[in-house]
Amino acid sequence: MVSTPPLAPLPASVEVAEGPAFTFTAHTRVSGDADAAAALRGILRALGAPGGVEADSSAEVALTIGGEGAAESYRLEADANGIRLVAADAAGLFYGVQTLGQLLTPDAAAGTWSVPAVRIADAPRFAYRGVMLDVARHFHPVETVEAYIDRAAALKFNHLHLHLSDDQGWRLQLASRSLLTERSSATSVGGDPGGFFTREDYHRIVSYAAARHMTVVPEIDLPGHTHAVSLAYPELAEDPVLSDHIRDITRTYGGGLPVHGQSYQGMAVGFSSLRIDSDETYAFVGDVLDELAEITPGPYLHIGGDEALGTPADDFARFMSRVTEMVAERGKTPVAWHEAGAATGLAPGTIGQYWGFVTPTGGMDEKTRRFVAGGGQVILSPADAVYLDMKPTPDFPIGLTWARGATSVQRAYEWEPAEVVAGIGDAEILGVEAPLWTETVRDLDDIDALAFPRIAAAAEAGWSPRTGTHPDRTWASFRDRVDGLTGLWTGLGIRVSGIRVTGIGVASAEEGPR
Ligand code: TNX
Repeated sequence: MVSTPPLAPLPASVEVAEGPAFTFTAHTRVSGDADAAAALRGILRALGAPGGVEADSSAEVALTIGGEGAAESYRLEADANGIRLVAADAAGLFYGVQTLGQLLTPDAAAGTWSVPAVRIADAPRFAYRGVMLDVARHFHPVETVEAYIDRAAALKFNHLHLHLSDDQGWRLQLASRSLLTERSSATSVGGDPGGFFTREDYHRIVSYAAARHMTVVPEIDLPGHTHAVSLAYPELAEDPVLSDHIRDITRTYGGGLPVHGQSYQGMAVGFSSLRIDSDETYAFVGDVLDELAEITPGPYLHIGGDEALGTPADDFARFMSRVTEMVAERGKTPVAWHEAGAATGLAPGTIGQYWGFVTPTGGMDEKTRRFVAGGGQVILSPADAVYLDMKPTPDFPIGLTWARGATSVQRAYEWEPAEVVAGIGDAEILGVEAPLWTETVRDLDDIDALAFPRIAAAAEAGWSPRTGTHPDRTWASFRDRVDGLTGLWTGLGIRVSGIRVTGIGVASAEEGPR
């Protein structure tokens, strides 16, 4: 039997033929859609593979939009004579090209690259497949964000959620509130350098993402996670609430206790709050949302709502209801972390993002169901499976462990979206998102080391058929496929962590980051 080629996320259907492969030579001609051809040439170049000569027709590799089939779907057929890729739309064609990239196999002895004879029919399970990057705890410049977009788009993710503000910094320049970045962006966790995106930087990121079929979802976290606001607008922020938990975290991780109006470089959460009863607060939020809506072409604005432990429950509910309405008034769909489900009166259609465990605790499932009752859908980010900032092994040099200890690649893989929150099945699930919080993450190498290969497990949860409905939608198959992809990723300059996937699922991080 011919085994499934190393593809992730797993396509809906892959038939491997017994016939000979298609071999790329320096003369291999590509015809069809110009953007897709450019994307394929980019992959060939990055791998050092030959071929990609422009051709009008009668090319060996034909990339076309057929206009039929589900959104983002494609069909790919390869045999010794050529490769035909037909997609429903431009995104589907882009994803077919990514699949083609994963199928390219080097023959070192012959110095050639080939694609095995296959027939693939593929379409996503969920419309929303996201990655989140926290640029607030550690600032990450445009180049790093672009590199992460490349990695995510190659795995068929179509949304980039940017966590743009938190206690440690405000990372987006706004014309109407320029003090935010002037006064609140200089530092990161641990006293590391800060930074911010200018409006032009943000525009660059949005365009770079769009060219790779990714939509940017900006998040301004409210009403907690707002200590940085107190440096620019002290009158809008309450004094930090110093609970025992905050004191504990400070003792363990350092960084000092938060002080109103001074930069915070620690890792504690849940001590800050905007002043909920002040008109000035809503004037501020209105300005921020006006500008965010203006510079963001995508449909979603994320307003946070997590861990507002410094905000009384009634105030929190009132604030979230009012601010989701403010987002809706600006023509955008609000997204909020699941805690916002505690509020009655959220704007209809508000999307909830669940970050509890694969088995919900403490009523998080109940709060999540409220979004559906209000006409919205749910994005699933179960922390003990898809939080890429969790250590993959207990001794990994960076990463956190609060989500049930280290998250092995196997645990990142073995969960089923439709079985997380009772009553929330495929129809209620907008999609899956893998967040990467950056308290311990300083640069692209750190990002790669934590993200790879677990990001591929999240991609599979969002894209591939439901577990139990496809013989290859198993940990054993995923482990083999990801093993087969490690060479490709390394060849593209991605620092795949020291975790060896084969055999045991987790192993030591011999080659972990510093
Ligand atoms: C929880 S999950 C947070 C973040 C932290 C993260 C670290 C969520 C919505 N909030 O503030 O950065 O844990 O893993």
